[in-house]
Amino acid sequence: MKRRLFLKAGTVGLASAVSGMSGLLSWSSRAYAATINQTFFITDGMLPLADGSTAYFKGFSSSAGGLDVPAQSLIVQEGDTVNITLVNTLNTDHSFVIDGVIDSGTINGGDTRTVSFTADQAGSYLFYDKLNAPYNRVIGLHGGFAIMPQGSSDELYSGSPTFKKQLFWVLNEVDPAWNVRMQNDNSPNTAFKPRYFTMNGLSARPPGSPNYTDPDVNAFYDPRTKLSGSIGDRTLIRCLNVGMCSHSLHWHANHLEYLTSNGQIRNDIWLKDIIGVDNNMGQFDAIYPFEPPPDAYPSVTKGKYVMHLHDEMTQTAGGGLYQFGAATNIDFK
Ligand SMILES: [Cu+2]
Repeated sequence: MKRRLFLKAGTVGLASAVSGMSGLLSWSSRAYAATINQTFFITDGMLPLADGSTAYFKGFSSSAGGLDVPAQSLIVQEGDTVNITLVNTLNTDHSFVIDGVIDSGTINGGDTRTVSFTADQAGSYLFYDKLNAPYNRVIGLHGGFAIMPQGSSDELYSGSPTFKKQLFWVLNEVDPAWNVRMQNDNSPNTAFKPRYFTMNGLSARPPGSPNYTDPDVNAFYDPRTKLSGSIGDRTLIRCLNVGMCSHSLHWHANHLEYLTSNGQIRNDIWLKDIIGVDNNMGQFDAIYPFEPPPDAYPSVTKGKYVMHLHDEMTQTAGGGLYQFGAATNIDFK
């Protein structure tokens, strides 16, 4: 972009692509279409699980030496040109796919490919590796992608209810037996038996557990995941379920505005405190309004609440460790 145009657009022009690692995302709209360049390195390695064991994963990572599961999320605007370069550092074949938007085709081990597309339709999307389905996806090759409406900083789609902040919640499960097979370049040969349940790659940990307040290990404190705001800090949750299991999410303190289901805008905006999400890439968008909790007496504007999944296995790790599962904080500040 020429400097003159940049100044006209103001400092918001800096936010051409916002990484999901920055926690609660705010977005500044632009009056012009931009070109967004992103490189993902397809890497592998071991990552810790909630009970201290480790498992093998692959990821679309931000550096050749790193391993990001999920990948850093990416937000662009309608009309933007998106160039994504995939560097496959592994010796196995992989791909980069956003259903209905882009399919890289097979990227052979050791190869690099750049895919380009125009961001068309505002909404939330999953990018993932479609090869060897569902194994490459479930083993970590996935991430969140969002297209904002043109010229809008606070809508999911043009005319939607507005929000102040937005988050991706990428849900997944881990069956270590599958990860071991993938580590040895074999496809899994056993039925999926989920033993760990993650939000943006992390599980929750209860008070008193090791590293309880560490945002790098505890989904309760991960700024990419936890709901944190003051009254009125309406927060859009873009929920993408990478995993093999359907889930039921339950928020305390507020009901949410349930805007989309599996990519479709809902005809009526229901207020829900429980929202189901389908397995194998189900998704929804909903706004947590950060209103004073209506049932509290005397009324309150501050406090800590919880979001947990209501399918009970998800609240465990390693086959029974309770409260080391998929949950996060709701923090009214
Ligand atoms: Cu509940």
